[in-house]
Amino acid sequence: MATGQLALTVLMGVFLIAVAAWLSRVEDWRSYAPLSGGGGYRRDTGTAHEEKPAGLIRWLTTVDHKDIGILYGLYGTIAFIWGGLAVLLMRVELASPAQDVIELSMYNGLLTSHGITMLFLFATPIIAAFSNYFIPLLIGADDMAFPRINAIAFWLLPPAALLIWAGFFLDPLTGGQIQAAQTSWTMYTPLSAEQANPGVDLMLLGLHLSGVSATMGAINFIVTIFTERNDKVNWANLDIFSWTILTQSGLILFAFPLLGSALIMLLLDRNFATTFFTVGGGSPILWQHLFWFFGHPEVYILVLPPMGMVSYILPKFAGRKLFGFKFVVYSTLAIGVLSFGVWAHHMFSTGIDPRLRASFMAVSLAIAIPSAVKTFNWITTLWNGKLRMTAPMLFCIGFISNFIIGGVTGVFLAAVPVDLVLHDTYYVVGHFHYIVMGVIAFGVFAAVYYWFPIYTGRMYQRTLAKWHFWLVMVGTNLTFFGMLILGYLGMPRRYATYDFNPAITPMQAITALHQLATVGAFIIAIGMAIFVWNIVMSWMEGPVIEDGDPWSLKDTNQHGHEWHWHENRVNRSIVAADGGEEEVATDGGEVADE
Ligand code: HEM
Ligand SMILES: [Cu+2]
Repeated sequence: MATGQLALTVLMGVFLIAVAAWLSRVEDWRSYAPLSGGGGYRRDTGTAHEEKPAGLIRWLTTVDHKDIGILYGLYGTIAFIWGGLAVLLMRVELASPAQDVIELSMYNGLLTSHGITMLFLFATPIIAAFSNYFIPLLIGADDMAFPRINAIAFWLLPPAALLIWAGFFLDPLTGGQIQAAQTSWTMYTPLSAEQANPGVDLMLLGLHLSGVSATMGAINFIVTIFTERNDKVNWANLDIFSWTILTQSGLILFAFPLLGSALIMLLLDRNFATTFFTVGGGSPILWQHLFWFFGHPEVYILVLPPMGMVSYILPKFAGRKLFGFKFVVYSTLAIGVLSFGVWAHHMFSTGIDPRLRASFMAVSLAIAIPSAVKTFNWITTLWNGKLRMTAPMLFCIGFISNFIIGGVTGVFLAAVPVDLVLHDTYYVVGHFHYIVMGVIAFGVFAAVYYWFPIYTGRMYQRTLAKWHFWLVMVGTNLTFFGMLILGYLGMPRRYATYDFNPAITPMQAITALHQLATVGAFIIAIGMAIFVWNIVMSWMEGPVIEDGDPWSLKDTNQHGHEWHWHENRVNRSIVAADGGEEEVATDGGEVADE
């Protein structure tokens, strides 16, 4: 057995060296893409206009930030569908108290996979889809600072997903020897250290890979925003979305390597008999500290960019500039710094020193202040504005209203006495889903619709987009408000079955609320099916956009850099179709009167 493993390891090593050698020999494999570095912003370099190869080869070899953005988008969508199907199965199981649809071990596997997939394989990559595509356009750069690192960061993700999901595929193939990990997304020790299932190791390795990917991306964004800005873009007029991506990248840089180290320690505990997290000798609580020192910043890594998207998009349809722009930037930075000081609010019930608990409570309550500053700025931007209820605008408003519920429930949980009652109940699940589904996903939907004309050259079907909004808005509130009440009634989280003493909590109420949540989840699923259909169909055959300003942003003087780029492209293609002047068709530079 041991020699077999050794041989396999050597074989894999040789294979990796062969791949690296091959890659280093393939000359100029990205020669069709814009030159990187150099700091210039003119697009008149010779290589920039060479044609891209066609078909699959293009997508496998591309280093163009726009292509990579689209790859991230496709990847995030696939992950969202996987995570969504997992949770629908769980919700079906929970519609009745007994275990009747899936095995309990399957439920635990789905629970783990849902959480990990949504956070690491959907939310992080889907934000990267927009930052990769739009940050260079917004700051007037040719491309990212390191286009090849950009491509590598993306291509680490498919193997990461395969490793994370591996247990599901290998279970039938190995006769149950390797199963899906059943650790929940927090991977708490000692459970995760003692679960004798190689599926856990595969998942930990996959997670590690996704962390490496995110860190590489973060470094790239920091360098890009610092060094690749167009002469006219300075810190004072840098757009709000770029600010949030810069902050997010800083958080990733400090948080993800820490997760990576903790994952390695856990792998060592599992496979090499170290005792970092063991009950005898080590400390399971150490895992919680390390995990949450990463985990709390992670929630802001996910929420800051959608906040940036909404801060960017909302003013366009309110017909006025973002109220208190500077304070939105400051509050972003403040949240970024504070987010590293609140991790132990996830550990109030672990028996840590009460004085420590009180200080973490104080910092957690303080973090609500910059969050509220943002919320008031959005509301003030809407105030007396000329609102246009387009799909992106609807999602922005839904975002704000869900954020208020998600944020206020967070403040409740940050209070130690409240948390001791509600910890590990459905109240917590309701709280963070208001944020992750009601806020993060809503911000992403707003961005998908707002920028649709740029990345597809076409327009989406507006009626379907509004159906999408109303279905997910109603579904989200049904599902997760139901969960808040379930939590008050004492329903613990992470269980596949439930049974209550009627003297304490009426079973009918619990069952009815679970059924409500299940109905809500299916309403969300219908909305999402309409969304995917709309995006795919409109991308293929939606009406072509020939207007450089499809949202009429010039009327309110809010025509940003990316729409400028879009306008140039539209004009270029019209000129080219006319057989017009060469210079205009090939110049592609910024318009002088910008
Ligand atoms: C703004 C974006 C936010 C996101 C994305 C978010 C996300 C989350 C997540 C994912 C969890 C569950 C962790 C687990 O699996 O156990 C959680 C729990 C918690 N959140 Fe938030 N949250 C946000 C805002 C807040 C705010 C503003 C506060 C406090 C002021 C807060 C306080 C808490 C507390 C105390 C818990 C722990 C509850 C418990 O397990 O007992 N959150 N949050
Ligand atoms: Cu937290």
